[in-house]
Amino acid sequence: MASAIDRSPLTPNLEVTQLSGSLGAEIRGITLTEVGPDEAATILDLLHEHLVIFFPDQALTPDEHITFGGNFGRLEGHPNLALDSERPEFFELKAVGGAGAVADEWHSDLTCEAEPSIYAILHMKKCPEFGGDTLWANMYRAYDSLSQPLKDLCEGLSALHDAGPHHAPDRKAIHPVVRTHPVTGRKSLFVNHHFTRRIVEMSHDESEAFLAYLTRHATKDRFTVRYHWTAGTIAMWDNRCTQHHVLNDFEGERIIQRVTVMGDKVEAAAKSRYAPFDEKYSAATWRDEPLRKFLRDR
Ligand SMILES: O=C(O)CCC(=O)C(=O)O
Repeated sequence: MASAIDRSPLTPNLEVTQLSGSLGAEIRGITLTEVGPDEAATILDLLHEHLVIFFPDQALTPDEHITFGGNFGRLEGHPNLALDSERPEFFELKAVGGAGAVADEWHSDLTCEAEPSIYAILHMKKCPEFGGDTLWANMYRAYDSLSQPLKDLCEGLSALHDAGPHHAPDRKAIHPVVRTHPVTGRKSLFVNHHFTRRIVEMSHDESEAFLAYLTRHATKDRFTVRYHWTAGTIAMWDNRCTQHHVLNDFEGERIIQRVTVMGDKVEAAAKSRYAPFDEKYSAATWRDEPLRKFLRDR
């Protein structure tokens, strides 16, 4: 249902249409090339309310896209995907029929980094002929819907994340399994299928089973929104309380451009209550070596 809101005298025609019961809103009545600090504050309010927001019918050049993103923080480059050396913070995901740069596993962006990305801002340049929708899931709801014993357990845990899927398994970071959002103060589940490798305080076997449960739970249909793109739409999401993935079902070429707003240290919802797992006399011990090495070296 669409609702007109008047949050800023500079954006009197803003129209917000909520897209699902869990998260997501489409926003019209604003031209993103004209956004300054006041409009950026309004956009952030909307983002923190809806977690992922879409602005259809925008046409930003790469430089305008970078300028828009710069309203929300420091932008980060990507060594493999940057379009040119003059704009290291701007990159493109291009795929034909599902082959190419396609992020088709559930993830929050760059959780393999000590300070993962907070916002991503994508500009759909070319839609495939069929398919290629993107899904997002609400990690506040994923946390809120756990039973109290599981909430208590998760809040005492941390997880190792790495960039193995990007051929860089040595890029690792440890983050709390439950984080507190620095703006809303709400707790969210912070493990994902793509980057999260193991629970630090559990044995390898326990971690495999528990992470499989948590990552499946986190992406239940009822926590999600599915977006069908049109060319020119800008999407912006908050990685601190969502996960996403693109549906790798498409036919034809799909081109999407992106800037990434970097973040800060992940704030734990509670103090860790357990020591890292340290079982030495088991045949499965070799599986603990990457974790042990990371804990030793950091
Ligand atoms: O292509 C998309 O729709 C999503 C891309 C993505 O997952 C990402 O940029 O992290």
